[in-house]
Amino acid sequence: MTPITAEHAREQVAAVVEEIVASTPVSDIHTHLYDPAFGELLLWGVDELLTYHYLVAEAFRYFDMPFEKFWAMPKSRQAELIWNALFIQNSPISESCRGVLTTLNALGIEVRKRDLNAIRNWFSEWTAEDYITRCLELANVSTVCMTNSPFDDLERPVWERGFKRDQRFTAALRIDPLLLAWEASAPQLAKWGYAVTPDLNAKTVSEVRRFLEDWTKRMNARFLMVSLPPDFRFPAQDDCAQLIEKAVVPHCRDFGLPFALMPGVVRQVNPGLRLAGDGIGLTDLTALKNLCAAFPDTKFAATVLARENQHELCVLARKFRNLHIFGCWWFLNNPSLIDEITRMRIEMLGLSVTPQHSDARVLDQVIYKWQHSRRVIASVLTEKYGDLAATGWTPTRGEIERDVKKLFGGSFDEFCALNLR
Ligand code: RAT
Ligand code: ZN
Repeated sequence: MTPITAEHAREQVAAVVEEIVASTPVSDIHTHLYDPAFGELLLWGVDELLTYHYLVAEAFRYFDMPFEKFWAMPKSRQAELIWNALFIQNSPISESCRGVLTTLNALGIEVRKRDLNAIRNWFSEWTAEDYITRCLELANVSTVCMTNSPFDDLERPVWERGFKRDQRFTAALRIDPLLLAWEASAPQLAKWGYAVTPDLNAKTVSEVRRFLEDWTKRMNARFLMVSLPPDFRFPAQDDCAQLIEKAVVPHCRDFGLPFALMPGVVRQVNPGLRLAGDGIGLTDLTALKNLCAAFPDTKFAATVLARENQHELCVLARKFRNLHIFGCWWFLNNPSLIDEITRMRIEMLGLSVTPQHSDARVLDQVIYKWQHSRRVIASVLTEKYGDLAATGWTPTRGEIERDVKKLFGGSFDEFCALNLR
C-alpha cells in the first residue's frame, strides 16, 4: 500500500477546506462600521475606499504637497489624487490598494478600464440600505461589531435618542478617552450627570461604574474595548491602571463581559497625517499577564499591534483561559503576516482563537478584508488538516465545518458565554 504522504493528503482536503471557509459566515468582531441608523457615519463608496487612512499614508510617500493643502481639499479631490498616485502613476500592489481592486472586482466593476468616474457612476445607483445587504452578502459576513464611543459627539446623540437596532450590527463599548485622558473626560462625565471629581475616590469610582453600566445597557454592548500605548503598565498608580482596576474590571466581571485590550499603538507620531499618523511600538505584555493572573474570574480579549509581541501573546493565552486572542490588527493585516500569525496561533492554541477581524472603516472593505483573509486562513487550515490526514486522522467534512465556525466567531461566542465566577 502506498503510504499517505502529507502532500497527497493535502490535495484531498484542500478543495473541501476552501469551500467550507468560503461558505461559512463570519461574525466580524471589530470594525468601525455603523448601524444604518447612524446615517452618514456609515462610510461607503469609492471615494471613501480611496481616502481610507491606510491609503492616505501610502499616497503621501509620493505626494509633493503640504499636509494641510491636501486636507483642505474636498474628499472627491483627495480621492482623485490618491487614485492618480497609487493606481495610475504606480501599480497598486500594496495590500490596501489591492483591497480596493478586490472589492470593486467582486462588485462586478471592470477595474481594467482604470476609469474613476465610471466607477463613481456605478456607485451612484445604490441606496445605503441595499448596499449594506449586498456587501455583507458578498463578504459572507453575518454580523459586524461596531466600535461605539459615548465620547464621540456625532455618535452619542443617536444612542441618546434611541433607534431600532439592525440585528446585523452589534456593539462594543469603546472607552479610550475614559482611560487615556481622564483629566479631560472627568469634566465630561460631570457634565453628563455623573458625580465625578478628577481624584479617583470611592464616589468617583462608583460613578464611573454607573457610567459604564448605563452605556453597556444602552448599547447592549458585547464587550468593552480600549487601545493602549506600548508603555501601558498594570498594576500602576496612574489614572488608566487605577480606572481599569477599580471600575472597568469589576464592571466587566459583574456583567460577564470581556474587556478587550489592544496594546501597541503610538498615537500621532506624525500629526500632519491626521488619522493616518499613528505608529507602533513593542509592548511589555507583563501588564496583560498581571491582569489575567490577578482577575481569573474576568474575561480579557487581546490583539497586539507589534509583530514581535505575537508569540508571547500566544504563550499567555496558553496560560490563562480568561484570555482570548483575536485579529491581525491594522499594520498586521497583510497576507504574509496573517499567514505567519494564524499558523502560530493554531499551532499553539488550536481552535480557541479568533484569527481575524476586518477593522473595516468603509463598509465595502468587508469584501476584500474577508476575501483576502479567508484565502490565507484556508491555506493554513489545509496544511494543518493535511498533516493530520497524513497520520491517518482524516478530518470529516462535519469536523471541518465545526472548526471553521469556531474560527469565524463561534470561539469568541463561547468565550463570551463562559462563566468564570
Ligand atoms: O485600523 C484602523 O483603522 C486604526 O485606525 C484604528 O482604528 C484601530 O483599529 C483602532 O481600533 O484603534
Ligand atoms: Zn479598529
